[in-house]
Amino acid sequence: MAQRRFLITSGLPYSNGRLHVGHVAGAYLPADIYVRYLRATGAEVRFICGSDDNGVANLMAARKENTTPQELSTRYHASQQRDFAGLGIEFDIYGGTHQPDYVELHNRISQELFLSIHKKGLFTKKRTKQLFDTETNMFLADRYVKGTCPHCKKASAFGDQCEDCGAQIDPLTLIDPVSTVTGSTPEVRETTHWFLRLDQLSDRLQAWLESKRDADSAGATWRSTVLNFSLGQLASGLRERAMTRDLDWGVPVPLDDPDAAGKVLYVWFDAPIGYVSFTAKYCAEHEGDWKAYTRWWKDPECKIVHFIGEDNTVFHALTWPAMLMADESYQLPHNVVANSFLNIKFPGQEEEKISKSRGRAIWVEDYLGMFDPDPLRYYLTAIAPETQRTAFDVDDFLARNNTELLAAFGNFVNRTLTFVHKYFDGQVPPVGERDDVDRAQLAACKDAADATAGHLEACHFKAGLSAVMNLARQANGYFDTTAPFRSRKTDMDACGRAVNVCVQTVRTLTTLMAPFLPFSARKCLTMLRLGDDALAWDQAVVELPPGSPLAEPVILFKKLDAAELFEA
Ligand code: B3M
Ligand code: ZN
Repeated sequence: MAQRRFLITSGLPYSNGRLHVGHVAGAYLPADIYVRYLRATGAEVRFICGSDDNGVANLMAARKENTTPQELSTRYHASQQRDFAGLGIEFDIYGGTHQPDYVELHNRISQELFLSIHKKGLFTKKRTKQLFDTETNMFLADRYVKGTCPHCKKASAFGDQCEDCGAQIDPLTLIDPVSTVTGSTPEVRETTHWFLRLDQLSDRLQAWLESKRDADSAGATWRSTVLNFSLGQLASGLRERAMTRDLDWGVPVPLDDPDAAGKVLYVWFDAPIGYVSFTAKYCAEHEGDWKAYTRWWKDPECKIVHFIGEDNTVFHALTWPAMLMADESYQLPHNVVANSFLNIKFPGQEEEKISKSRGRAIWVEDYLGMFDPDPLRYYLTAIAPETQRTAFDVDDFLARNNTELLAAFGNFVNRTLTFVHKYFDGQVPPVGERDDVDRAQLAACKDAADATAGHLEACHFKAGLSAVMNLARQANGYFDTTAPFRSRKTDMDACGRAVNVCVQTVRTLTTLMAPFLPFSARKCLTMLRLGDDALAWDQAVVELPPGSPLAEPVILFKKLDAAELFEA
């Protein structure tokens, strides 16, 4: 079978704040698990991410921190890199749309795509009225106007999208608009922008999205949450959307037109192009030719999969594909995998939304200062908001670490390796005469490898982890049933036979657990004296021969009861 090729992206975090567990659960951890799994199946994968530095969000954050947008975005870019690395979320490149090493190539590719669409006549230049904040002397971007939604009449609408009914909104239709920057009532002023003719691309978007109802060759379908929301937006009619802004922080609009002076591309126009420009930068650094990005972005043999938080669905399942359709030289995303949001529940308190501004979050940096990464990777996958909101419940996190990770997986590995060293000179015991119970246990390893692969091919990460943990729990049952702690006193052959099967099970668990818990898998590889090639999925049930020397057991997981980190 030809080697599969994938380009995997995670939504570019705005570089205006620290990362919290909600970010990780949304677009980053699932993508990392998927990349690690795909590589274990022999696929050629590039994992692309970076900071989203342009746009008003960073301008406003810089204003609030009394610094420049460049200093702010570079500082949080570095903070994000540290946090992702600490969690083992290993991108091939972590770029930045306005970072010094990336900005030139990013602007060039963004401007080329804008001009390509412009040449196709799919922008309309229009003089429009827009809300203007006279105190900051700036036009107000969508997110900086709040008011009552004209559709559902709830006072929870921003200038672009209603937080309640999700509808796309024209800021001028907001009822009682208020600038969120200064609190003042905005004026309506005229300006010129270039509007992407999403209305002219709707039919093609509709046909493309409809085609995503069917599963692909790996059995992966688009999540119904993504597909239904996107088709729903189409059904209510996509309006043309301004893709330029009156700002001086961003990608300059590449037109000689005097009306374009002092204007930049809308951040949501250039941000997804960051996926492309960072790929180009990666190719420049690793292949000496930035233009080699086309092997990933303009070759249908390469499957592009975007991992996002669900609030980014409009821009990944509609606007971005529309841009690519207008340009006609890129292939379209193969899948857009969107997680819902994570709430949080501190000990003794009610469940609530994670809030950066109110400091109601668990920051990755703080977590890593106290705990190992794998327990967090485990918990965020076990409770992943794959199709609906879920909550990071601190008490539950501590309990499940202790009763699942430590008691099932950690305990099984430890007692198996301890037996090998205590009673078999640190070597894999002889196979002996296996019986039906032994064969059933080895069959369970094969079944778990197949089941986990099926779930991960379909981007069902929670189900994949559950299949692996079921094998760990089942293996503990095998250990208790065959009772090597008894047979060692009476029948060393039976004891060795059971311990041999347990070693093979540890071996399988190591490969299956690796995409989810890479740090623990690494420790198991060391104990089994195996190399990275043992992480290949098709090696998961290849047995360790009798007599193979094993390293001393190390503790994989600590009992966690230090809730002080999370006491809000
Ligand atoms: N920065 C939105 C966000 O962080 C935006 C994602 C861009 S992905 C191209 O939620
Ligand atoms: Zn609404």
